[in-house]
Amino acid sequence: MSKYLITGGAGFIGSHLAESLVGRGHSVRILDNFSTGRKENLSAVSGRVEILEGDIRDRDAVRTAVAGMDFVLHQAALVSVTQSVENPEETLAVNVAGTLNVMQAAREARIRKVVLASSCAVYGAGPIPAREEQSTMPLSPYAASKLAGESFALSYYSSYQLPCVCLRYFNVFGPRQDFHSPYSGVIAIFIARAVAGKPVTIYGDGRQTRDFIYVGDVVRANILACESDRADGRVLNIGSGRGRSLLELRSELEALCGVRMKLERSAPRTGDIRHSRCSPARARALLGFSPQTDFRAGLDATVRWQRDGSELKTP
Ligand code: UD2
Repeated sequence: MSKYLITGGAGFIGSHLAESLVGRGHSVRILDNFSTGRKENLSAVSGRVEILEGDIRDRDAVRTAVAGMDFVLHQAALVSVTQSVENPEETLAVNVAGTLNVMQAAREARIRKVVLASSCAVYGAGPIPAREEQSTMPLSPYAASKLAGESFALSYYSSYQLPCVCLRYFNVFGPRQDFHSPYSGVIAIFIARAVAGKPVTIYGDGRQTRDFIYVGDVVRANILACESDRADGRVLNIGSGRGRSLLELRSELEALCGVRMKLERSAPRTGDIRHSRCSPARARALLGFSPQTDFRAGLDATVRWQRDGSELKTP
């Protein structure tokens, strides 16, 4: 049994990590400022995790949270690209300075390893499939902040031998993903509209593609990154390796929900990337990681959660 700190543990991905680790008998502490995280996300582990309300910009709060832990899964971040364009300073403070606080506290507390949530945003409009060794091309303050966070983490590995792994998440989806904001993930939004019998808006022609990965697989990647030392000091893509268009997504959802989904077209979003897909080879080679949840099973679990809050356990 190990002790895990999850920053952003009340959020979409963090709460799934908490549930999985508690289920495996580990001890879990959460640091969250509840700006987007929600107590309800933790109802399944209520009373079985320690919750500290605090901000990663607050050095003392981070130090207190990290003390006595074995592993840190650093998920807390501002995740909106648009918000980062509107307010780059805040993105810098949370995603970069906050990450530095986590690394410094982890170094002082002699943590065994920090696993950092990074993003496919660092590739910008680079070639696909995206490979970790290719040049990065941050096109937004958000992307720049994730790349800077990675660089600080890797610098702590080389300067202070603090083990770390940076996971570049592609488009993560699943239960508990917020579906209320226009900048929520496209799957969460499309399901909400389908369930409500409302039309969906497609920005552009709908043929843009994304590499969607189910949240349960992202959880497995984090756990593997802690359990093996083969990826220490590395960045890894965490995606399915398959691109799916929005039109394909719509057809899958129509079949799953038994509805016709009306489309409304809108101009492409500024800065939207046309195609995004990863090469999953490095994560497979170093961690033996490949996604196990079939796309449709993941969609089904997400639809069920939005419909009635009951989560289907996927493999
Ligand atoms: C994802 C991440 C973002 C950042 C970025 C890096 C999510 C939710 N966001 O943004 O944090 O890492 O990748 O490149 O994973 N769309 C519609 N209709 C809608 C909503 C979206 O057509 O109602 C389109 C949107 O214009 C885009 C695609 O769907 O072409 C995916 O949008 P998204 O917001 O789910 O994710 P993305 O890839 O822009």
